[in-house]
Amino acid sequence: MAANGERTFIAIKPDGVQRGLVGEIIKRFEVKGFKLVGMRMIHASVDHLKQHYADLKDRPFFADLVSYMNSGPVVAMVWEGKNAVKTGRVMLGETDPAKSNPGTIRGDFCIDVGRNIIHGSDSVDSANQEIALWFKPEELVSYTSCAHSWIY
Ligand code: IDP
Ligand code: MG
Repeated sequence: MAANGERTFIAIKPDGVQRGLVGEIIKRFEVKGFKLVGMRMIHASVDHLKQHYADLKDRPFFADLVSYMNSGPVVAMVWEGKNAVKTGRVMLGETDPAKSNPGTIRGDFCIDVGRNIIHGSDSVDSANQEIALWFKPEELVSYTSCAHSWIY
């Protein structure tokens, strides 16, 4: 895949949806220059969320995390662009909003690590796994953005 075609999985968590932050979060990725190639709203099942967070299954907060993520709909998205995974994480801020700089999504819009409003893949490998878990291949679109040559 071309360097500009790196993809990351971003999900607005149930608190982000309930607090009316969907537009604000999408806007940040759009104005940055990333390309939206997949999006759907879903109230994910406990099983699905356990799979999504399988790496954390032994952590003490795992049950609370799954129940938080299952408490309402999430907006699942795939964003594409150069270094989308790493830059996406920078845009999110730290896991703990208290350690997140102003200007980041978690730094600007939330307070508690257990209500940190957004998920973003932490590596290209996990992005590929997460995208495959949340989207069927035919749900992802391929198109050329008219802004491409103004961004790259
Ligand atoms: P990340 O979302 O920044 O990648 P992870 O360590 O992968 O952080 O943890 C996944 C999610 O689990 C976090 O976004 C947060 O919602 C929750 N979480 C992480 N650490 C804690 C904790 O210490 N207490 C409660 N929830 C936590
Ligand atoms: Mg993580």
